Amino acid sequence: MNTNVTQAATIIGTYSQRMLIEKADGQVCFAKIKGKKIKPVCGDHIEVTPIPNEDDWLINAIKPRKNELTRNNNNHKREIIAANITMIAIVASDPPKPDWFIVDRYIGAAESMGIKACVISNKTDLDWCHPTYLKILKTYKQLGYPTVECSAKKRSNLEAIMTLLKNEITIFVGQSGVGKSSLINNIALKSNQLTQEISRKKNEGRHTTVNSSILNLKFGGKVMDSPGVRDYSPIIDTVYQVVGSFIEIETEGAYCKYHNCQHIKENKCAVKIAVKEGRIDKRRYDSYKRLFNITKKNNENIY
Ligand SMILES: Nc1nc2c(ncn2[C@@H]2O[C@H](COP(=O)(O)OP(=O)(O)OP(=O)(O)O)[C@@H](O)[C@H]2O)c(=O)[nH]1
Ligand SMILES: [Mg+2]
Ligand SMILES: [Zn+2]
Repeated sequence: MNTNVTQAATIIGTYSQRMLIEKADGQVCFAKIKGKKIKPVCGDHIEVTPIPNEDDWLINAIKPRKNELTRNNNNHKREIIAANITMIAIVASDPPKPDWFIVDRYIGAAESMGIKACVISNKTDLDWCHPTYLKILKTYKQLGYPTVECSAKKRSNLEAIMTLLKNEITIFVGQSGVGKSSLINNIALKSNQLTQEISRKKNEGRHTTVNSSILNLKFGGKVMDSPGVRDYSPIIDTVYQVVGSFIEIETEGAYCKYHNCQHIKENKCAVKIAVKEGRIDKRRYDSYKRLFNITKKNNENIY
């Protein structure tokens, strides 16, 4: 083997010290990072070179990202959790008590990244099919976001998820305990041996997902798990981005009297009229106002 060759690879797992990579030739192996400036995340396309006399490869560079999913970590610092994804699958269930504001925020993140979003409703085996829950799911469907009702436990309707995710690079997000990892276990091919070894060594008895990794789906496509953080919030920088996060509000906003209408206090606001007339869902509008106020407050704190 020529040890000077640079190869293309993708980050498929991140651990504290090393990265798990899949090289263009299909080989899965570990890699180290060259220097401290390079901070690869799952989904990154990278360039690697072999390290003489070592099994690990060396990550020399990250190729430009098509997109990034970001959030504020526990220290309120911006953290990139994945790159180059094509779909966000938001998992909801009851229990835990659904927080639809989180679903709205993730959908907003997908809209601002210009990628697809879908809502996966898990645990149909439990008696969650109460009218409010189903009504809310329907609002997402009517907006054009595909929804799937399924049960990881009973393995029901999992084909529908696989059809939806076929050939996409999807990240599963949602509250802790909704069943993201359980669903992934059922639809993805078993993680490769290297990943299993690490999990065994760390002896993580806990079920909660800690590290992120990308797995191949049984019918094509890739899926990435993510830890469900209670306070997870994708980053939204400006109030204009908030408008773009709610497609129905953005569309209706074209008819407001003022072109820069923020749909909060203004007169002759088409959005507020549409809410009154029931053409825009009141709950979604309330989410919009909540996110608008949070974003505005964050900006005031910055400047
Ligand atoms: N009844 C029922 N329980 C489920 C189903 N799917 C998952 N669970 C249970 O829900 C709990 C949480 O499942 P996980 O898959 O760990 O949830 P998660 O979303 O990955 O949670 P985090 O990693 O903490 O974000 C576990 O006890 C699962 O057994 C389902 O379809 N029906
Ligand atoms: Mg999990
Ligand atoms: Zn308006």
